Amino acid sequence: MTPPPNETAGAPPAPEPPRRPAVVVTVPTFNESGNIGLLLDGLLALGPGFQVVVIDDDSPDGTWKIVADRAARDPRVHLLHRRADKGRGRSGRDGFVKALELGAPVVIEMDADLSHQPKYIPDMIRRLNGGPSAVGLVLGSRATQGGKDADRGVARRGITKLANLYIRVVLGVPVRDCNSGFRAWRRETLETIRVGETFSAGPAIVQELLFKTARARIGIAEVPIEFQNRQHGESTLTIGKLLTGYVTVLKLRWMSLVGRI
Ligand SMILES: Nc1nc2c(ncn2[C@@H]2O[C@H](COP(=O)(O)OP(=O)(O)OP(=O)(O)O)[C@@H](O)[C@H]2O)c(=O)[nH]1
Ligand SMILES: [Mg+2]
Repeated sequence: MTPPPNETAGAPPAPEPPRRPAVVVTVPTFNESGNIGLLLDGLLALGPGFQVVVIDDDSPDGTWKIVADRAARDPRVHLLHRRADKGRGRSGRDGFVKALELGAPVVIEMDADLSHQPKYIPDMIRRLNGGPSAVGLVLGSRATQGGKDADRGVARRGITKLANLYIRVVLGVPVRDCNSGFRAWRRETLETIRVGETFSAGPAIVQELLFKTARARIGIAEVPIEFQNRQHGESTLTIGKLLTGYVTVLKLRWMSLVGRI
């Protein structure tokens, strides 16, 4: 029997084109092959309206291959495989731009290392849309009441706490967990702060976007999360990145003083 048009005998059916997403989750990755499959499972199980954009900087461990394979089978998974202009900040920016192109009214950014658990996302979205008042940004927070950061060593937690204090003092942002990379954004917030023009190449993008949101007088809320230490792979945080982050914070303050933000 001749197969009907657009169908080849034995070939799997082509995936349905995705509908406009209700939520897009963006995940920058570098050498996360031990984590990304589990994370994708957890995110896609949140509901049919969820789509995921993974932004991988050509990881030597082949993270991008795992994602490319999933994307070929599941139209809710998107891969940005970057080979130039690398960095956590550049990848974060490209992920946000892609999420806006996909038409998402809500965008979540999170780490791939399972420190940020998908189970908190519904709470974060509820808080974005309601609670005492709707806001433009919700942080998954270790430092607000009910939040926890008990899984990591004392030294690592100490660094996070000191950095947090420094950022709060220098930038004067009204939040408790300035370093949280687990965040829910309203589309309008990302448009208002012109996320496509973000300048931080590295992890300081987290502080840059927080500061720009606070400066734009957009409401920010925190939802408690329990932060888990990574089980697979290695942290990409280095002393060099930490120091660059401190300098970027000073640069942000200076830019706001001279009216450039
Ligand atoms: N695309 C891309 N992603 C990156 C890069 N550096 C880090 N990431 C990802 O950014 C997220 C955060 O990086 P981590 O290495 O976990 O750093 P951290 O969470 O600040 O530090 P730990 O608490 O020690 O884990 C993870 O999903 C990384 O895979 C990069 O250069 N490019
Ligand atoms: Mg991490």
